Amino acid sequence: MTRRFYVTTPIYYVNGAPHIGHAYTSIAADVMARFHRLSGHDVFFLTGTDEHGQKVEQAAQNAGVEPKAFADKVAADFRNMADAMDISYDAFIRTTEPHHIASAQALWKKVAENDAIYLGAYEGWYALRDECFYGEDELIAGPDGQKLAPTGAPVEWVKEPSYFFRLSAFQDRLLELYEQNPDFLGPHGARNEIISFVKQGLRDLSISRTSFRWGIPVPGDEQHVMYVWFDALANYLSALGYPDASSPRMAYWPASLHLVGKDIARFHAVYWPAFLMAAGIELPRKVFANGWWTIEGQKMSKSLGNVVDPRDLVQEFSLDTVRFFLLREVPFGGDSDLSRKALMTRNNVELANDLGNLAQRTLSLVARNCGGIVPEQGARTEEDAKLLGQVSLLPDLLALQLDRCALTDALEEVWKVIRACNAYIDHQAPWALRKTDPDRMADVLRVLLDALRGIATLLQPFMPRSMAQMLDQLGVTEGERVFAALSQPLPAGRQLPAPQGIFPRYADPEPV
Ligand code: ME8
Repeated sequence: MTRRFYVTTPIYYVNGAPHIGHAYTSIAADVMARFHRLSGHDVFFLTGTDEHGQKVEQAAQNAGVEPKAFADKVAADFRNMADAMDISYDAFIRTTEPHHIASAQALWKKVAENDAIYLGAYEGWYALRDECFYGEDELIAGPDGQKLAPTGAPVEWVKEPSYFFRLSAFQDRLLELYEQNPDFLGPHGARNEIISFVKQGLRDLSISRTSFRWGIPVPGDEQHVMYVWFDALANYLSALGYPDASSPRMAYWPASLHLVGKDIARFHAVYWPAFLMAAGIELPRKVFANGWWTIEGQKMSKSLGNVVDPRDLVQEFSLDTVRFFLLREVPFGGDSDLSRKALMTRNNVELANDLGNLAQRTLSLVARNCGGIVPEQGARTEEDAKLLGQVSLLPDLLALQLDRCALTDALEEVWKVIRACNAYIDHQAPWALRKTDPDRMADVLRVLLDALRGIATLLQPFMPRSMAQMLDQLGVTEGERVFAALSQPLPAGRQLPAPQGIFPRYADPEPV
């Protein structure tokens, strides 16, 4: 049976415009989805927007419009951003869609039927910015001695009737989950943090509010709207058609991978599995938290005016330069800084020089000395076989790295081979062989074409546009771009188009 792969991004709040942080998690998820599709797997890739809650209600009020009209506008903008980043989602869910609302209510009912929800009164600290309740012991002191959430967000004392989820009853089962499935949650730091949070003891969770209206009504008690995280997490099931077991998409459950930012690891690795356990639903296989981007050394914030719209960045640099930079700059899971200088350097060194030059040199030698025709595969020397051997290991190596969400390590595997190709071309010097041994020159060029084909095929998930251009130039047809096609040699005799540079080179930025 074809392997199924279901990958999700967080659904983003529509209280503000999309920025590079949102694009980052979506690009990482896109790489996973594309990689699995090219591996021949049956992929479902979900993204979307989180549209309820007090934060969105307030943003709409500030803008002087109804929450739904406000959400419509911002959700469209998020979708536009995803399209501009070439995010190949199969579905874009909005939590204001009627089918999501019905589905979240069905999940609530299931959890309630299993006696995991009770009515009580909530009194405690709530941070609106985080849409999160905190215990007294978690609070920190602000600069003027005021109480703040551990994230620095202001907190307010909230007192109202509320439905509670019996989170405390799931503590042992959650710890067992982390212990028995060491791969359930990554990276390592996030895993340790969550385990110690759960070990400290879990309090029951308030999962409804009565003090505002912009949310999904609690089934059977319309005075209450659902806590936005119960509503939001349900999206991963509602998008598949839950609770309709006959919906064809339900076959994708359980999710293979929820990609999230480290800020929301707790919601995905504690609350979500507990809700699912309570509902008797199978748990997702993996939650992985990406690290945090700062901009030129500073936290991104509206007040600093340094919020980067990824669409502006790809106007200035190419889309694939941006995608590559984000995934290459820092081991996936770690924090990093986005600076124009670092972005240009990565582009110039690794894309324009290492890969772009290699392709350009090879293809222009084929154009000039072989009439632009793909030569026959010739007898192979030890060096030829060694290089091609390295290329042929890449699909399995990348699959292993991507299974661990090691997107940066996956790129490094490819770059090792690109560097080996550059050493090979310098050492073989096919330009010099033209006069002394033209047959060997053709063999060397063929080895390089084969190596480039492997490299470009495997890099498609990371840089879909530029790798499509490279594969066009290598004479690889659309049908030959899946990973399985790499086991068949390209037929000799194909006429290649005139070579063209693929990666731009950016002038070094002016020192400030
Ligand atoms: O939390 N660096 O939505 P959100 C890296 N609606 N990633 C970043 C980032 C940064 N500087 N800023 C944002 C929510 N992100 C909820 C999710 S899911 C059921 C509900 C990314 O709009 C990162 O993935 O605040 C983070 O988790 C997400 O955007 C938060 O998006």
